[in-house]
Amino acid sequence: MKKTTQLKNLLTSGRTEFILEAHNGLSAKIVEEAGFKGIWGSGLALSAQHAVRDNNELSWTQVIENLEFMSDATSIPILLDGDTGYGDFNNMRRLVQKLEQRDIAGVCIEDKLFPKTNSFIQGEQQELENIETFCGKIQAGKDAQKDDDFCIVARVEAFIAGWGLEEAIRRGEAYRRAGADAILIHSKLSRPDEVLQFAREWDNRCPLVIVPTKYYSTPTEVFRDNNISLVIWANHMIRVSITAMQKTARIIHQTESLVDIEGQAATVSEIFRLQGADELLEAEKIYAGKSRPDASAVILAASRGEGMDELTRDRPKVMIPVAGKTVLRRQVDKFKAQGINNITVVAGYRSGAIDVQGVSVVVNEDWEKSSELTSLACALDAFSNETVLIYGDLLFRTYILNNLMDWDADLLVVVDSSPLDRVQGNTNDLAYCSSPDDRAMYQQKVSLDQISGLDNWQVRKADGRWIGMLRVRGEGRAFLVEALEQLRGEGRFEDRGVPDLINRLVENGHAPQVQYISGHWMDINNLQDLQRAGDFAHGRNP
Ligand code: SPV
Ligand code: MG
Repeated sequence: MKKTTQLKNLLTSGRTEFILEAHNGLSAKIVEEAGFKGIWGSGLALSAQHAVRDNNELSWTQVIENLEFMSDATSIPILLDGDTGYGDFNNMRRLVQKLEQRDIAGVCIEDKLFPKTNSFIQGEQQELENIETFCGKIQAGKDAQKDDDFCIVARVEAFIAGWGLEEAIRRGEAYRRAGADAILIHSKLSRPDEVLQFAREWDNRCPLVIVPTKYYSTPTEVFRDNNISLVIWANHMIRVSITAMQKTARIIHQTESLVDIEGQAATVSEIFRLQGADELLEAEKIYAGKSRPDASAVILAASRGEGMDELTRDRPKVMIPVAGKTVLRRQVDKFKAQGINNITVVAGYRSGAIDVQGVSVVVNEDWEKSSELTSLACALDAFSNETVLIYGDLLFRTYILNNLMDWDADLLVVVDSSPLDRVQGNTNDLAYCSSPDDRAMYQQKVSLDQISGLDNWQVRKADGRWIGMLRVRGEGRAFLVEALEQLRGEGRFEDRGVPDLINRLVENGHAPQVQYISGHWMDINNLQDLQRAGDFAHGRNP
């Protein structure tokens, strides 16, 4: 329902309805969440939150700017306390136009002079607007509104200025005839006598609105019994926030610590909730291209690396710099460039030396006696809806990861189909696949048969070499956990590597798909590799 219609319905429901003050987007949202059907855009509170006086020191465009945040954050109507309409009839017309553009449901104007003063500051010395002039403002506002349900509430300040009931009624009646949708009768007494006298005399000529700030102790039943249409709790959100902020600031200053505050303050997560942070994460999935909030990477980096004694005296292999940047940093940068920010490194040897920012580190304390699968098991919690598992000593061109993420499969391995005599380094990870690489075919459907060492190769020619990269998506995670648990239950777990796990996946009927590449990667197993890595990092293919 339109906000204007909601407000009109509140004023005409025949029951006593209630709205509460708010002064910014956050407080407005809190008011709505509490169950209120409307919001009072209090001039006092809007000014006070900026530490300026309720004397039109906040310009009217600044008021509108604040209201825009409040309106955007909520679905209930806002009745603006529009002071005197910020000028004459012409300013009032423009105000109504601008409020309708911001989806503000109505405005209340008071019959004082611009710039106004708050009714509770020397109220009796305040001058009232000439009745005809004020009626002209109401008429101009009503003529300016495009939406029939937009409401103009006329506020009678006769009691505040010390004029008495007769003048109050005279004004109320004139404003009603000028087109006001409701009359707000204001009083600064600590008892409701004036407004109740007015209500009796008024006798339901049109909806009546009150602000019981001073006569707050009046039982709400009294307002109901006197046919009050709308009660405005006018300033309580700003007041309680002032109290909370003063107390908190004092305690933190005195104790030079946060311990007395934590637990009493809203959590940061609660702020995120009120801001709608979750919605943004969802939207990112749809609109933000490379951002992959559901994706993660697990980097196996527990080993020291053999044959690089000097270089790995104080750090694991992944922390060796290659062309000025560590191997691990190079990997992390590549993942981040793909929008994968949830990155877990499984460390072991010299784990304290891993100081790459933007990653979580889990430690395989048993790294010396265990092997890859023990490390992998340490990081199972880091497996999300889509996870890339990778050896930490791998350097690769960006497109390999890019293509890997685009491919639709629960389990996917990257296999280099370059001729094997060109494959350097270890020959343990030879890949036997359902068909060889047919470079003429794009995203050729090939599945993995086995990863094994040279022995098998001598019997049958391998189709390439698995490069140490596996992507697990959707159901693939459960398959991977199942295979891992099987292997764990069979003994010699500490000798098992990721190829054993992949082979078990094949045996279980979950053969990974194969993404063929041709070169453009290398792993670092010895000093010679390290020398070639510099060339690779500089874009010269080894
Ligand atoms: C306001 O909330 O700014 C009001 C109500 O105008 S009162 O302060 O009671 O006058
Ligand atoms: Mg006000």
